[in-house]
Amino acid sequence: MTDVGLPPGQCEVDDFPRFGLRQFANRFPTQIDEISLKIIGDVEAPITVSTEFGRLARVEQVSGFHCVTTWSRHSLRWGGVQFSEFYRRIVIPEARPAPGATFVVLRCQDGYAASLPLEDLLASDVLLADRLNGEALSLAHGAPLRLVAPARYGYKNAKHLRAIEFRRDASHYRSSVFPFRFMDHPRARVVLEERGRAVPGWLLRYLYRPLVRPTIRQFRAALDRHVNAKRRDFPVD
Ligand SMILES: Nc1nc2c(c(=O)[nH]1)N[C@H]1C(S)=C(S)[C@@H](COP(=O)(O)O)O[C@H]1N2
Ligand SMILES: [Mo]
Repeated sequence: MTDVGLPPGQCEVDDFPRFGLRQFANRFPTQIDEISLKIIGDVEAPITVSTEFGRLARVEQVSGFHCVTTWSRHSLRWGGVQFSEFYRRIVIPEARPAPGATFVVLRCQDGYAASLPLEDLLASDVLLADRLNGEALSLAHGAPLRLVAPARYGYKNAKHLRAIEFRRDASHYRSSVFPFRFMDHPRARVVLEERGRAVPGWLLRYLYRPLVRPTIRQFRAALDRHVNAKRRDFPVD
């Protein structure tokens, strides 16, 4: 994948900040060392996937990352398993989703959640990633496992995955994460500037852009506090 040319309305940043909705800045996962991923919803047999993940075919992918608030980061090297591989090798044979269970909710340890149609998750560039730039995924960027969907805005790239829910009926689903419904586009395709629903993408650029700096500062300070508090609990010397 090339990173030539930014998608519409995006600006390049040099680093890769920890980021999200501000109410999640101070929430952290409790289980970061081992993968424990539940498959739930309209499935015949709900399961928890842990060590089996290590037996799936692994891939590396270099891709850009595009936050809906207009910052983009190029050339991140992710390591993990294609979502389609995970779906075919584990979800179908072991959890046995109901026919038509094609609406998927990704649930996270910090209470965050994101949804996408199954078809979109089966695209070849969508990964369940446990590595970034040659290292285990950090606390900042989604340990122990996150979704990477580079063609979708950042808010679909759920971190600290806890459960994947397959549903037959999307009509009653209402995100509990976004304060306003317009903020959650069902597909969030970056090239089409699907930043939100009902509101034009170009308009949201101007609404969201002023949030970038204060949000990065808040997320960085919250992570520093969290790491320092843990050091006090478990002194190293
Ligand atoms: N669990 C969880 N996943 C999340 C978020 C979050 O707050 N919690 N924020 C989303 C948003 S809005 C963005 S832009 C990306 C940021 O990913 P990063 O922190 O690795 O840069 O994570 C997405 N996934
Ligand atoms: Mo974002």
